[in-house]
Amino acid sequence: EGAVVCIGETMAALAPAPSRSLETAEQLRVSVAGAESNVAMYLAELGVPVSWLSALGDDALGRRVRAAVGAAGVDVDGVRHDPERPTGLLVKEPVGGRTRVHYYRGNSAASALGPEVLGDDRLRSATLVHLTGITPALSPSCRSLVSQALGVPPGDRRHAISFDVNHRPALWPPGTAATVLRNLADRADIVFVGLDEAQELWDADLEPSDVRALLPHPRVLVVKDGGRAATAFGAAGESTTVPALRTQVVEPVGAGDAFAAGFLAGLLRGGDARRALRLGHITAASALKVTGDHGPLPDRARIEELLDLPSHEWA
Ligand code: KDG
Repeated sequence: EGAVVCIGETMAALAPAPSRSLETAEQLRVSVAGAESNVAMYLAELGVPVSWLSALGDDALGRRVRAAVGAAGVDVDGVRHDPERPTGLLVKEPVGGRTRVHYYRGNSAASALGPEVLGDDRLRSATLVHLTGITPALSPSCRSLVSQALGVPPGDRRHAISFDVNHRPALWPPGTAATVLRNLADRADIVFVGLDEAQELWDADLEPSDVRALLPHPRVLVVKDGGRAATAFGAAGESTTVPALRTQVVEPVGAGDAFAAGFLAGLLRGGDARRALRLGHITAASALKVTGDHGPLPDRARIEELLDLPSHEWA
C-alpha cells in the first residue's frame, strides 16, 4: 500500500451552535474546512500514509489549520505559508435546518497555487493523488494545476488520480462548471460524484447509469445517491450498489469527503468494490453525526465487523 497525496485549499471555518443564528450567536466554533484535507485526515485515521499539499497564509489561522490537519496524522511538511495572502475563511450559517456557506477566500494563499505543486517530491512516490472540482474554480492558476495533473493520459501516469466532482455553485457559473468538471472528471482514474450534483450540473433526469455514460473513461466511477446508496461502476461494465447506513444526520457537510476517504482506503487495502463502498458509508456516517466536517470513526474491530456483515444485515 503506497502513499496518497491530497492537494487543495483548506480554510478556517466559523459556525454558531446548530440551533443558533449567525446574527445573534455570541460564540462561534472554529474548525477546519477543506475537502481535500478532510479526505487526508480520514485516510490517516484509516491507517493510510498521506500528505496534504497546499498553501496557507502566514497568519494565526493558517498555523491553526496546519496544526489541526497535522494532528490527524497527515504529513503537512509540504504546505507553504504565503507572506502575501491570507488563509481563506468559511462561515456557516444555519438556515431552516440547512447550512448555508459563505466564503471569504478571494485572493487567499491557496488561490495562488499552480502547477508547480505537481513538482513536489511526494508525488514521485505516491500511489494515488486526490483532487477535487473545487480547485479549478478558485483561480486560473489553480485550474491549470488540475488540468495539468489530469493532462497526462492514465497509462503514462506514475500514480492514479482520484477526483471528487465537488461542485460548489457559489464559486462559479453553472455553465462553465458543467463543461470544465465533466472534462476533468472523465480524465481521472477514480471519480466520485453525487447523483443530485450530476443532475444539477448535467441533466435533471440523470440516473446513475446515465452518469456512467457521460463519464465513460474512469476505471472506477462512484455515484452517490445521498442517504440512500452508492454505486461503483467498474472498467468491465460491472456495477456494485451498497445502501447507506442509517444514521442520525446532524450536518451533512464533510460526509462526501469522508465517503471518498473510506472508499479509497478500501481500494488501497485491496478490497473489492463492495468492501470499498461499505468503508465509504461507514466513514461518511461519522461525519454526518457532527457539525464539523470531521467526526470520530468507530474503532477498528467495529469497522471490521461492519465490513464482514452478510448483505441482509447491512443497513
Ligand atoms: O467538503 C466539505 C467542506 O469542508 C468543504 O465544502 C469546504 O473545501 C470546502 C469548500 O471549498 O467548500
